[in-house]
Amino acid sequence: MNRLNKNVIADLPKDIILPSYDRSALKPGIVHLGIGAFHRAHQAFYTEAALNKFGGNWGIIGSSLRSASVRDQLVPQDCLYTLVERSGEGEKLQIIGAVLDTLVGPENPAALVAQMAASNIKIVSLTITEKGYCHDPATGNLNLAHPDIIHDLEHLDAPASAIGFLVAALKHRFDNNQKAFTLLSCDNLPNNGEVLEKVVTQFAQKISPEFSAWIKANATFPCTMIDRIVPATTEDDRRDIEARMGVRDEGMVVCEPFTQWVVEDKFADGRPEWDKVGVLLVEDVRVFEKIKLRLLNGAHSTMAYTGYLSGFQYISEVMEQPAFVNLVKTYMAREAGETVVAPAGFDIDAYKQQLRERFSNKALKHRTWQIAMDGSQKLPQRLLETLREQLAGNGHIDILCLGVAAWIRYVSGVDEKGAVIEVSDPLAKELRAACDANQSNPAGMVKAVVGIQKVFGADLINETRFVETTTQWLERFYAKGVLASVQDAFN
Ligand code: CS2
Repeated sequence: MNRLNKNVIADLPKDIILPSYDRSALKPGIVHLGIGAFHRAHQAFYTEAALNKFGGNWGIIGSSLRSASVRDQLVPQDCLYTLVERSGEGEKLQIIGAVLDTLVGPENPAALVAQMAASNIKIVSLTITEKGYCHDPATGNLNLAHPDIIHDLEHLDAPASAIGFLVAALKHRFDNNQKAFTLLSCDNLPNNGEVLEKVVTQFAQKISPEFSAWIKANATFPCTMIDRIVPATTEDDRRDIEARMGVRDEGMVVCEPFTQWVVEDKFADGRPEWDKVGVLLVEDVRVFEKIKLRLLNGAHSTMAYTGYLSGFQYISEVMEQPAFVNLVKTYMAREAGETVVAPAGFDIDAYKQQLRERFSNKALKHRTWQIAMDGSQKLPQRLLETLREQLAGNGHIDILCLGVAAWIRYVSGVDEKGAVIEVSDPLAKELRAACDANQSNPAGMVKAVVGIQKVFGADLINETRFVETTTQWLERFYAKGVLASVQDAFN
């Protein structure tokens, strides 16, 4: 079977949307670090829309900082890939041409630094997941004990971390009197631009205060809110699309029709005309970010742990259960809902309703296991900040505690049938040990896990209401199972 590539796209079925600009003349203006499925369905999609309408030299050089798999998928097909929007109403296929090349950082770090340092690059964007920032989530400071940071401080000519790559490229520009670029964080972290600025300038400070000051004065770090549900692509997806298109696409991505991007309009050296293709450019992203992180991602994580433990593979299956729908509704109305304020003109009830519809999209195979990954990095901004606010006002915390208890049950590493759970989390070992040391003792497990300050700070262990309510949930989970506990409470 032929691979998708530039010579075959003209012969694809006519309902597939193709790039309308002259791709052979397109030059790169963006380097993206972390070219996973999310970037391909989100920032690259908006950049493609801007290229289709307005042209401009905003091609993307993608890069992976670990595995070569995306490069191996994309390069043999001229970096073209299909974006498949799926819902109950059907599917829409679009060939995205915005990505011009894909590099693999560890194979040739100097080549990636050189690419980022090249003067035609105006923006370096990132989707490197929460843990890629190498920061201490509780303080936001760069974690100087992180092995990649230790390495990069000594070997800036061949960095390993995204932060090292950014600093190395900026250093090149600083040394050569070039302009700085925009560093555009697109990860689900509150104040993601500020988090990035802090770790980059703290790293640069270790090189020289003058360099760090130059970055502060010349580079920009806009905050962003990104939103689109993008499950990992499966072999079934590839087979379906191959049958539909008549060519094989290893780099295809499936996503929902909904998409949103809110960006602080603060660019060092220009940007694509994203504002004219649906991106909201604003002065302050925080309010949007808080609504999205707490309502969408908070609900997602809660459903991921409770759903996985109840035996559901996909989020849409969780949403077929009336008890879970009630749980999510109550969580959105009460616990998370009470801590967010909608901007003027924003219909928050419609937003919540729409979120539940998005979660129920059966055409998306969004695995609970996928969302359950890296809970130690996600819980602080998804559940624990909300929890602190509710505790301060003596407000509702029941479902937040249920979410934390389900996470503890999950990271114990053994499911309700006694099977091993493949817990993917940088703290997996530490979490497992905390649980193992307190077997058959839910109160001890809660104390041991909540005592991990990297996740819970120093304060939450002393919040008796939180510790007791979480313990009660965990006791119930062990006594009668997660599904029955949720059904008892929410049916
Ligand atoms: C999910 C997010 O995997 C996860 O943790 O909660 O990736 C979620 O699908 C996106 O943030 C939606 O915009």
